[in-house]
Amino acid sequence: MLKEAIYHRPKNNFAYAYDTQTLHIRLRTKKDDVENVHLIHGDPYDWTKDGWQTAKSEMRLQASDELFDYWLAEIQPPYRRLRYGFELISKEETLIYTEKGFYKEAPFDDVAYYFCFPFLNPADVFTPPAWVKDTVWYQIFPERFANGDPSINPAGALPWGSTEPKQENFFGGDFQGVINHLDYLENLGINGIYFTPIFKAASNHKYDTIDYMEIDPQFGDKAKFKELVMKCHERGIRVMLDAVFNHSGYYFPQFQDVLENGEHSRYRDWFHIRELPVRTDPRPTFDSFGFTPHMPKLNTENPEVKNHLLEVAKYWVEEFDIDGWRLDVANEVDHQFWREFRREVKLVKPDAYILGEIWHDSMPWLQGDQFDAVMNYPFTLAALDYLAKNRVNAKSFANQAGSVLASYPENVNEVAFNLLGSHDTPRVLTQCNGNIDRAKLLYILQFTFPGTPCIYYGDEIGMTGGEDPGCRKCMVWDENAQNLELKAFIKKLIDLRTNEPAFGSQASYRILSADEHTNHLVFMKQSNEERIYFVINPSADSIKTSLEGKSGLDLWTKKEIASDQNTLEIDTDAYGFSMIKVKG
Ligand code: ARE
Repeated sequence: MLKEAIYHRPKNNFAYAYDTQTLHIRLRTKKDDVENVHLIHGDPYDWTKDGWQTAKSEMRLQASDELFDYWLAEIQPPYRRLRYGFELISKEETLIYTEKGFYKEAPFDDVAYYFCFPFLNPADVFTPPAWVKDTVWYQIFPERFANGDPSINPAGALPWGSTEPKQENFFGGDFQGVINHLDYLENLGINGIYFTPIFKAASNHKYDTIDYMEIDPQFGDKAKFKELVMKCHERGIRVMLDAVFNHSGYYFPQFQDVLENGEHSRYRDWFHIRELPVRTDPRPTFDSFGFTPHMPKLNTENPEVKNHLLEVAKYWVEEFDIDGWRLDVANEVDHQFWREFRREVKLVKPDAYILGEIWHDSMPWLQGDQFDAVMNYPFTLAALDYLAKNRVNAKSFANQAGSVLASYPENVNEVAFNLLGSHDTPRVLTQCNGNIDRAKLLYILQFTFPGTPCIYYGDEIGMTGGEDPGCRKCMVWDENAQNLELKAFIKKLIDLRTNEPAFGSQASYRILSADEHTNHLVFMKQSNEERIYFVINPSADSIKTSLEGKSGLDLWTKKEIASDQNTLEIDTDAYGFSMIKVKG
């Protein structure tokens, strides 16, 4: 047994409260090195070798990545406190692993040797908003979704879809345009909309805020926004806005004052001025987003700035009943600000969803005191590398997926925001070089991965587009130019996710096989007694898969499959998929 690979350290993703009664305990071992793991556990104050409180529980192999296996035990200690260790069994040996090291025999005589989860306090339980688990998101870049009121077009707005999008052009998308297409969205089956910024700003993307308390006039006014939110809610569609609190825009009045008055400005400490006088070239003499001069970084540790932004955060929830905030460049804002942000927003709306935009490992923000979830770009990258760019094989995807899932508590994984693309990335069909079959397999991966899927506007009808700004074309509303077959495919996925519990975010997820040669992937989702086996076959040859079960239903074709053995033989077409529901 490779002891160097064996690792456990409470809390974070290795020991955490799943709910007010249940602890999850995880252990890492070298991949394929250990056959069984048992959790040895007992009450810290009633720890005896033969005491009723000291017991063994089987741990299940929950995920694997390139190097490691991750074992999980779910346990409900009677007195919500636990001392524990691990019994590891391999072909060659059995070892006991405790906080003090490895032993041949368990050092039962002293509880101090064991790991400790001192007490499961309900206040420490991370409970993301329950509604998120059943949400299918749709991301709208308001300037490019639909122009419903040309009378409020920004100056120089171009005819809809008349030319390629550029950094600086406008086409007049607005709230009325969204309202006019709520039937389309409801019919598709989505029940959550994520809007990129809508507050007053100079650019077409609005990430350069001028006034956080005003709607940008090209989109409409507050009354129109209130109407939009109300009409979304009437249809059971939640609304999430984009909070750009890491930086303001260049024309933010407080920044303009600094430009004008320099060190004498009363707003000097609203920003991170590196050098005076303030200059924007050759590089900004102040901290900004990247090196972008028109996005000066806000000093969120300054109480005045914090109060201003927290008022903004509360205002749009209190006055417009929005359901969530997506937090722009969330990883560059200080943690204390986000702790206060969460407290203030949840005071106003306890089940508001707080989603951080972080593209990398995000455990420090997901302790339950800051974000509910992050945009799951690590999943995006792994899925696109496997099925769009054909850069890695099924085994590599399985390892990446295992690593993502093992990185976070299950409560976090269940509300992950799973996307295949956004306004910052090339569109999924472009990433697939126009191959619709590959795009469809990607959507199955997205809709079945733990967490909730988000469709980027227009991807459902096969729009293409490269890097920003190419991915921000005007939505195509002419049905003759829409890929209605792909739209029907995605609608069917949404229907399955809505109506099949084993499809959803709370069903367990386990990759069963990932073949390096045929490149196919087999994974299973289970909810109570229902299991759904998924076969993803991106290869040019059909493949046969044997699944455990006596009878099954292909959820896609509605074909029944039976066997007089306990094995179902499944044929999956080239570039195809199977999804077989097996009962019992
Ligand atoms: C655009 C072009 C730039 C150009 C700039 C010139 O994309 O190439 O230099 O204009 O002005 C917003 C606009 C963008 C604009 C940008 C800067 O939407 O169109 O850029 O402002 O003016 C990193 C950050 C992540 C950030 C991305 C863009 O971590 O937070 O970069 N995403 C948010 C929003 C953006 C927004 C901003 C931030 C600024 O979603 O839309 O841009 O408010 C790797 C790294 C990531 C990196 C990612 C993308 O994966 O791991 O950290 O994200 O690449 O670069």
